[in-house]
Amino acid sequence: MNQPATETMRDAQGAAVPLRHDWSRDEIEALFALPLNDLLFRAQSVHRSVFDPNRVQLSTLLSIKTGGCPEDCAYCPQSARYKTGVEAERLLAVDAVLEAAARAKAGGATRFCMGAAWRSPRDRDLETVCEMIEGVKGLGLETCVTLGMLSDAQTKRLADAGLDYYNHNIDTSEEYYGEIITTREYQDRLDTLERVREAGIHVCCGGIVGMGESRGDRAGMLQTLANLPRHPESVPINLLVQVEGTPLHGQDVLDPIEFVRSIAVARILMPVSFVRLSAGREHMSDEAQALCFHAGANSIFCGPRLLTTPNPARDRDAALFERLGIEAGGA
Ligand code: SAM
Ligand code: DTB
Ligand code: SF4
Repeated sequence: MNQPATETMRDAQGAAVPLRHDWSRDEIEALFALPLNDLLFRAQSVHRSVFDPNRVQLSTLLSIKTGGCPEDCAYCPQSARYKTGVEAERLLAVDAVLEAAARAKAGGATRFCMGAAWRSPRDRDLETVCEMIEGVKGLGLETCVTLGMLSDAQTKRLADAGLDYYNHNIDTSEEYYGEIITTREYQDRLDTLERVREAGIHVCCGGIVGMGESRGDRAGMLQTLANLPRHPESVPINLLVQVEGTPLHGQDVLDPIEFVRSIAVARILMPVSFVRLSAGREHMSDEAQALCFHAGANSIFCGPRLLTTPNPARDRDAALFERLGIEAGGA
């Protein structure tokens, strides 16, 4: 899918918003280095030229297959290699998933995201996941799944089931990647993303910050995302959730202002994407989250659990939205 290096998209007022795919590392690092007020002003200006600045989209996550994963992702409590207390479970039954999806919808979510601790799905399991996708769509929710690497045939099967979004994160910069995962290559991830794009499924792709990477690595991760042939429709920015037993437990916690900068830069580079303030909200102050929304984050995970770790309860988020005058909903 070749696209010109510079395309434009019309904003609500009909003005052209440039979508660039040729960002240099220096340009991105220069954005990171701006005085915070200048960076936030640029991000908020881009944000409100495309989106209603007071609306935030809600997705809910469910782990449909927990733990026992053969991969060695250093952040992940579900890797079988680390003693984290997460027990390996079987793939959930379709009925149980549909009950959770109905609860998510009642809680205000518009998208239901199902995650599996697999390197890649087995074809038999994929059939069950397709039943889940069809059932969740039947409830009137958008669907997203994250199942690891996909073959061409598996990607096509998911597209045929009507899947709306596939989540597959690049996690960090290409340079830092080898410090975090050794059991699959950066290029494997890019290949899966290209398959998903070619199959006509919306792409959800972002990464994690706070893993001991440098600012240059954060810039590099966002550069890879922004310079994809098309920007991912959803860009989850996760703050590392430190889980005891994983190699990354005990990392220095990232300065919240640096997290806000990462969100702002993502917003400037990818003006029409939903930027999701993803994992890490449980221990984030309301004020830091408010700055993230000001920086252009316009999506969160709602509900008390991410995949295996806690997330703010619905009433805490409702109180936060009330304080900030934010409404839940799509663009
Ligand atoms: N196993 C599949 C895969 O890795 O592609 C799908 C599920 S995996 C848990 C989905 C994503 O969750 C990872 O790519 C990573 O970005 C994020 N994630 C996992 N553990 C995390 C943690 N402790 N903190 C923040 N994000 C995390
Ligand atoms: C994403 O970028 N973040 C979500 C979702 N995509 C699958 C996962 C966060 C997981 C946090 C750790 C856990 O709860 O296990
Ligand atoms: Fe497995 Fe995904 Fe966790 Fe990596 S992030 S260990 S692939 S569940």
